[in-house]
Amino acid sequence: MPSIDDRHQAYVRRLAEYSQSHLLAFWHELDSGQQEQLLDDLDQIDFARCTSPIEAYIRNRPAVRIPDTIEPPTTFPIEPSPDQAEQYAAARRAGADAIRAGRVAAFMVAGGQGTRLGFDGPKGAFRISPIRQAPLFQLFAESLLGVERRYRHRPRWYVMTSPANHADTADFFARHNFFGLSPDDVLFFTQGQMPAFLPDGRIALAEKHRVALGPDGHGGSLRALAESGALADMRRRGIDTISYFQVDNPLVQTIDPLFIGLHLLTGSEMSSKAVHKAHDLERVGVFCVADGKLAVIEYSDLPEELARARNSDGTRRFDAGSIAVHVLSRDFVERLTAAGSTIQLPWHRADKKLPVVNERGELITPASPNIVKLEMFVFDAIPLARNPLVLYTRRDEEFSPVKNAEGADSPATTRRDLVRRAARWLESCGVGVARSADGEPAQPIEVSPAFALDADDLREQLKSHPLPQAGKPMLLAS
Ligand code: UD2
Repeated sequence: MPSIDDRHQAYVRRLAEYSQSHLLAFWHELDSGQQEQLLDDLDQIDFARCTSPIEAYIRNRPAVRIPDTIEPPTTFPIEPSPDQAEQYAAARRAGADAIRAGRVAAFMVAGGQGTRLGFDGPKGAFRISPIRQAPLFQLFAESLLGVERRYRHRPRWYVMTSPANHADTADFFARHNFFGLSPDDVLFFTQGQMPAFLPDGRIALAEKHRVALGPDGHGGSLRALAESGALADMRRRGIDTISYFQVDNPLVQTIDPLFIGLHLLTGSEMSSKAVHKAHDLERVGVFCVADGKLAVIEYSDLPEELARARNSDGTRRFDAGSIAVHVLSRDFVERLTAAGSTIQLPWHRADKKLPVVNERGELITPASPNIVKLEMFVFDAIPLARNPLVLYTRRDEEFSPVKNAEGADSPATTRRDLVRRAARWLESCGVGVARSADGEPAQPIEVSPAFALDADDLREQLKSHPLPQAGKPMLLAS
């Protein structure tokens, strides 16, 4: 291990090379612990990787490029047409076979900072279920136990964290005995970091001894899969299909046989689920065919006239909203991240407010955006994939993310949607659910994903379990 002095000297040269020498401006004011911390922060930065984005995205503000041609995509509907019925049935069988054969892994991105929710801790530790108050992580773990019950194979789970929440995440799993999984079933790894930049391209200091660093976006997950050894781990285990979801959506089907089967049978390298948009300006990316390639345009980049555009029959023209659920082929991720690959997902610029240290060493709390963050988005890999596909799914079955503390996409709406879904499943099984005058279930209801993954699964389970009583809190858990 080189000494602090050697590391310092190496950075004096390296930072000069990249015009970032100001990061060491307060070196002599720092105690040795702080000096070490600063060097550790600098070790997190890939300076060579920052050079071209500084020019292209920081010093120059890139215009949002609207494609020359932009069309709605071809999609797979929720219910197959008569012509597609056999294809869907075959896909369900192929997906189930792949799950049983151990070819499919779950991959959760949980590296985000969750600032909007205002929760102090990894977002997955947030308690969300209506009766047990089970945290998000637990519901995903139970979903994998449900998959095991159904397909007699427990899928491996890759969990991407960020340096800021990694230790807390791993610790939370350990304290909860991995929610019934075994530590060997879960592989945690951290995503890459990007520094925050001042508008002139210099990297910002959050304190005299701390670089302002943040996660590099969920698009960084592909590189992190490669660099962490997760891809190699998959290859060793015969896993060739990656089922990707976000930590914020407890309704997700972590591993869906139909979706996986369509992906496999069509030779797709990256597949995505969509919901019909709730309204024109819903804050989800939309699928489109941009300059001939399937792509997602993030809501903030979609011109309002396109968001509001209508077909001749009055339906919304760009209606396929991304719920950030994908299936990726391992081969595809290997191709994108291979040593020497020149493929780079584009960066997205976000102007934010962050207290930073100025040249005089004063901490300045800004009144307006003062720094720029750069993130990559995983859906920017879709145009690079062969045969990418989009499958519509039911929002009320699969999508209700926890994003904000209150209002839309908040714990209250997610809990409501979990209860509504459970009530619907029970009623479809012939179990009475008391409802209030407004039609909402009159009692809390919770179905653990380990107990049932969907309505059909619940019907099977209820053949061998006692029926819950209407009017009381209804908890179905194994
Ligand atoms: C995302 C999508 C949006 C829609 C919506 C559905 C983007 C840019 N937008 O919106 O189109 O599909 O989700 O819910 O993705 N994460 C990391 N590392 C990072 C950044 C994020 O792991 O560096 C994770 C984060 O933990 C969360 C997820 O990615 O699970 C979504 O991130 P977000 O909350 O920034 O995205 P959001 O809600 O704006």
